[in-house]
Amino acid sequence: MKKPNTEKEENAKQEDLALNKSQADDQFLTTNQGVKINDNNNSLKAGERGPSLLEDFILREKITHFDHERIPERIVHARGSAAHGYFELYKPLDKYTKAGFLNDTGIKTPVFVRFSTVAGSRGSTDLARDVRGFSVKFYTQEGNYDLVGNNMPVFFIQDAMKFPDLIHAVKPEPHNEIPQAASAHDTFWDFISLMPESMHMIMWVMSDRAIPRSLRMMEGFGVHTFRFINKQNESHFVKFHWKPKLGTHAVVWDEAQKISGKNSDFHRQDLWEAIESGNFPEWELGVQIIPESDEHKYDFDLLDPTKLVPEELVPVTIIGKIVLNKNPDNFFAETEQVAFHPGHIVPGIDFTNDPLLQGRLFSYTDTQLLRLGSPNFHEIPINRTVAPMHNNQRDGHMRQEIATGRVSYHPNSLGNGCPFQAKIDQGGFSSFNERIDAQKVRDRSASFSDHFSQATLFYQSQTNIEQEHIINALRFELGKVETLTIRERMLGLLSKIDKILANRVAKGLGMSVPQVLEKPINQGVGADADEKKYEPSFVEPPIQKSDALSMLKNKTGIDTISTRQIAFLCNDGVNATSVKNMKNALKNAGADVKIIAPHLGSIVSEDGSEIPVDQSYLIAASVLFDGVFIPAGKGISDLKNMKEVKDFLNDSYTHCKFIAAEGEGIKVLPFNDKKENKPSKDAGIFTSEKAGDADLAVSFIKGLEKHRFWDREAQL
Ligand code: HDE
Repeated sequence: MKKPNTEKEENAKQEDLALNKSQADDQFLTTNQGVKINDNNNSLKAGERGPSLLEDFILREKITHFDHERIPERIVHARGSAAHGYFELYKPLDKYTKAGFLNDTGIKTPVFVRFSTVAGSRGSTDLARDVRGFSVKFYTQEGNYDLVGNNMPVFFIQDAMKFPDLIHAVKPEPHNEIPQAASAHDTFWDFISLMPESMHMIMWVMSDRAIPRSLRMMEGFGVHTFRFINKQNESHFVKFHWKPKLGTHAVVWDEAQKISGKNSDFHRQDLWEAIESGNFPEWELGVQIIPESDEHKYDFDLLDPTKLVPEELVPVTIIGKIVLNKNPDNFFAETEQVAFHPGHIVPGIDFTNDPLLQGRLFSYTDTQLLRLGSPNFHEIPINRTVAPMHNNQRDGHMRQEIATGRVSYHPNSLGNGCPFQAKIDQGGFSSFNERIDAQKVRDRSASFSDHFSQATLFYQSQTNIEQEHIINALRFELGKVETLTIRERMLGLLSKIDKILANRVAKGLGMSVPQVLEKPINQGVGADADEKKYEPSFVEPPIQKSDALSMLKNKTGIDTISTRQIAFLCNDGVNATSVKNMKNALKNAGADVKIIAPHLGSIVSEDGSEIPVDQSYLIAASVLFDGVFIPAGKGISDLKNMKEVKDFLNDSYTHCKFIAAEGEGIKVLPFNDKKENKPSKDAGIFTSEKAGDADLAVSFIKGLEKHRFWDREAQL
């Protein structure tokens, strides 16, 4: 049967990658030159106990290749995880853009998506408090389009000139290379406390957005304002949003730190396993579209990457979705060698003059040249386009293409003028003809000077719980700062965002907010700059709150427990019906259940049936799960005295997780024990005396949908 077109396009990248895939089933081991190897265990020697011989080309080749296996890791976003999938458009956007993949709903465009942390090295923990990269490479029929975004909609700085400073400040300190993948140190906060423009981003990074529960449960943003260009060459400004189908969820900070110890690959593994088990993560692509005529309508500058456009002012229109349905075959070949670039655009999309974006347009090619070692990095299978690619660029290290013929210049007559230029209506790219009439200045626009009002908007839009987490994050981070004046400067800046916030943070640090800061220090200016012009201003925002900025007010994904991990704390002598009924109910709701027991293998239930064990108490930890159930059964009571079980339940309790117990399992709960002064049972703990109670499962699932029982936090 002939495949429908959509499948052809969707598979285009996989078919392209297949050209380079190899497998060694039923094959001899050979050298790189194809010579079969007879002994892969012993080097060539002069006598059994003699010296190795230089002539051993097999040993030399093997060791040399090994010696050269590493390439420089990315200077930022070194730690990443990626997957393949496709993008599907819901409705044509021809009114705004001529980009083919945003016009044809019949096409499934292949994508490769890489998520990352920013500050840590390749081997660092997934659960660092950090921004997450969210890079999408669309292999469109008109060339590759990369949307290289983050999980937060704004950035620390306004001008590319400050990027190396920002990154030097956040990376481990240069004298002792401490700390790894952490912003809680003096150099970061020293820099931040002198750069008021970073305040809005600081609110995001101190919020729980910086510690996602899963890469599958975070939003993505293009950050900069881009342009859509339609066939009539009209421009609209556009902001890109990715909205996860599973909702936006986080872990708590204590949990993040413990996960880093228990499983530093927590996010990577979660993404991998979800895809392997057929639970393909999905995000919807949304756009905020602003007509060219509204460029100056707002009290912030659309070109300023420290500002977002509140959804209340310009709603997000959902236009399509990505589905990630295939893990890479080889981490290095795909996830490590993929080269994203915000300058990889296609006709119908264009840049704006955002000075951060403009700097990025230089940086990404430059960094690939170092990292991948050659201007031919576009030929690496994961990077090459599925659209036809022909030009007169030639040679360079590791060139793969064998360009035939004698012509490598344009214009030419010997090659019949080929490859020839494309007219605009043939798909040729033309930059938007924005009018620019300006003086050359090294300066910044006064319209970039309001550094506080959106930071305040973000903070005010959070629920009490979320605000509390921001306060605690700041107490933690600044608490690790040793230099008192840095802490003081930060408190001064925080007081410009919200006085109560600053006072609460100060209290935790045993300090008071300095009174002098009518004009916050701003060292993000030139030496001869007009100080008045650069004085941070505060513009009253048109809205006081934006629900879209709060994860807890966000309603997407709150009605699903799909792929949530639930631990069953078990023992020999467990009640099999209790286990079976709860497991079935949770599985039917899409969750995943793991049986935890004192030993691996299997446990014997009350009725003599055997239940296979997934993890022992030595391996399992509450922080790796979303909820916990203790089934009924005579043997369950023994769990009460196990330290691992106590630790498990205490963590589940303090991290506000939903807990359920049946029959004898209820006695294992370390609550309601007046003698030991243990906390009392709350509405996040569900119990039933009956083994296999269907109603208990229903309430447990309803609880899990809320992700956490936050009301408990006030009692802790
Ligand atoms: Fe990047 N950034 N960046 N960045 N960035 C890199 O490119 C840079 C910025 C982002 O999964 C590097 O290939 C400069 C904003 C992601 O491979 C490098 C500036 C945003 C990734 C680089 C910024 C990002 C990178 C390092 C300020 C959100 C990972 C390796 C002018 C919109 C891509 C590489 C991947 C990677 C430079 C600011 C997102 C050095 C100079 C703002 C998601 O080129």
